[in-house]
Amino acid sequence: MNDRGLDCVVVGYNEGDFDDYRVMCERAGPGTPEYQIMRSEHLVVDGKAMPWLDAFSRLRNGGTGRADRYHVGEVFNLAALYLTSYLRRQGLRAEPISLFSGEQDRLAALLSEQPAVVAVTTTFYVNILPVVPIVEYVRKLSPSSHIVVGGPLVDNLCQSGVTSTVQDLFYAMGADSYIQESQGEHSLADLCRAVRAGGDLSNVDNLIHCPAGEWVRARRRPESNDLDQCSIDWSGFTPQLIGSTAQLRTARSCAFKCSFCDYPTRAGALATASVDTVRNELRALADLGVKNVVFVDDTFNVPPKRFKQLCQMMIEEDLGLRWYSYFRCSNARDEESFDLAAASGCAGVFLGIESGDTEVLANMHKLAQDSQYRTGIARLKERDITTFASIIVGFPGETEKSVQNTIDFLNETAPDLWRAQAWWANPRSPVYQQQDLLGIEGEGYTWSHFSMSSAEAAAFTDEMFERVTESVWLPLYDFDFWSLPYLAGKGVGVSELKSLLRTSQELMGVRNRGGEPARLAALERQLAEGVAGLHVEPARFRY
Ligand code: B12
Ligand code: SF4
Repeated sequence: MNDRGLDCVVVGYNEGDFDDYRVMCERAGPGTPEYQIMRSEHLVVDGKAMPWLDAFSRLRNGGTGRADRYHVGEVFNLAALYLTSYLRRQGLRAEPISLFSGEQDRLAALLSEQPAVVAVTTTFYVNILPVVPIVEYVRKLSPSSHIVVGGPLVDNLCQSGVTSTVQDLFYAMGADSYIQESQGEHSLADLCRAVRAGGDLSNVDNLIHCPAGEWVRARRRPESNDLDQCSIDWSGFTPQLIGSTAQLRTARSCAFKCSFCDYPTRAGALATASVDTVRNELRALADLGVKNVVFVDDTFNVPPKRFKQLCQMMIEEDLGLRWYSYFRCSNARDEESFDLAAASGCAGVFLGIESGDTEVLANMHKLAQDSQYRTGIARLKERDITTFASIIVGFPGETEKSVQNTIDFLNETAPDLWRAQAWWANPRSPVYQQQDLLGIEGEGYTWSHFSMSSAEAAAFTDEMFERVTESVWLPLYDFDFWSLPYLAGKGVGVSELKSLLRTSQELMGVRNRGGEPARLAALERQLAEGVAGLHVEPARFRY
């Protein structure tokens, strides 16, 4: 099959246009969660609103005269790498693209080979907008390629079947077919082979295609791909492509059932890779020159026994890697877990704390108590592991008192970084089964229930932004906790980053209150000087 050219190009992330997003949030109106979130995640440079890392890049380029574009998408998109590696193992020729906007020249070169299939991943998309420009670009440069879209967006859209709304959305995205499957790698390989053979697409499981004016779904056959057999073959990628920070997945799905989250229902039972598979992948990453590893598993330290084995393996291997992951404090019950984490190179953890209020935690079915969180955060801090606490505001049961409890919790435990966001009411999440009991009306960022409304949650989040003083606010848009390992790979340490974030938090606060221009100007100067004073490796992407 190889002599027939490229079988598939897999396209990673398209971050979309920040201005479009800003306008959408502004249209939602002051007082809405959308507006509140947007205000606390951007900076303004030379009169233009932009995400945090764009501001960082612009301020830095002002001093260096370079055109570096620092972007978290420089850490190679994991779904694109994974699918590429899977297809190659099947004997197909495949190439990955990480960031659509950053790699258009490379994408154009790949498209000049007229690949049989172009696969569009949708890991981060909550609507169809980022897909459209990719499809248009591919159509223009490689009209003969079969474009397929798959991943979480398609899976989410089709939860109630291929309804008439879904039909319209499929036409609007403009692809040739869609794969509805929470995994999908097997279906993608079959599709590549079918397209190559010029054959009948209706035999490709999980495919939705449009043979006669209507989107029809082929046979549904859930995939259960073995994480050991399908682990990424990193030897197929170059050090230039991967860089110094890489992501790794060692498990699929999650064993918990938090009532605000539908992920376990979509992803099926928890599946894990063996310790030896992870060992081999880490060795390969170290060989490529990787220094920072991000485990994207939803609950990396669960099951606890496996977590300890993984840490022990990393200690044995001593590959000089620093790692980052999600971490459930409530499941790390002994000192040994924390000792092993630290000794194996744990540099930072994402803590899904969600709330500092016992009753709200119980409503969320978090199976966690605030005392466990307190002990956990203290133990992590003692070992110099950076802690980031993520908070949800306005879950059913939330009141002014519970918000106060969360503020107290954050000020008392003082995680290094934190962020709060209004509850995103997901109708497919378990809490909706109690919709009537809890008086939940609406969905997304427009809702009310027996104890709060979305507008109140947005206002409380603003209040928390002002009143949490012992932890530093971490912006979300194209930034988030996952930027820590990226920036560490560029030479920016967490204490330097925290100092910049402290200034940016104050800046956003003064700006959002419509505050004093002189204070604003002083803070802007302070931020620019802080950025200019850093030693930062050049970015892979350019403006
Ligand atoms: C790292 C990360 C980020 C980083 C990414 C950095 C980088 N360099 O890649 C950044 C900071 C950019 C980020 C941002 C966002 N993220 Co994020 N992020 C993640 C995280 C931790 C890992 C994603 C990942 O790589 N997964 C592993 C890959 C391999 O899995 P996968 O994409 O599902 O792919 C599999 C299948 O779905 C399939 N597949 C995928 N695409 C396709 C396409 C085809 C054709 C086929 C056949 C198959 C297929 O193949 C894979 C193998 O089976 C996840 C949580 C998690 N643990 O997954 C959240 C997550 C993906 N993020 C999420 C969200 C909501 C966002 C944001 C919108 C905002 C937010 N609330 O965080 C933003 C989006 C952009 C923005 N404007 O900021 C949600 C997605 C929800 C959804 N899509 O339904 C997740 C699941 C977290 C959560 N539970 O809320 N994120
Ligand atoms: S929020 Fe995290 S721990 Fe809870 S069910 Fe979802 S993925 Fe699992």
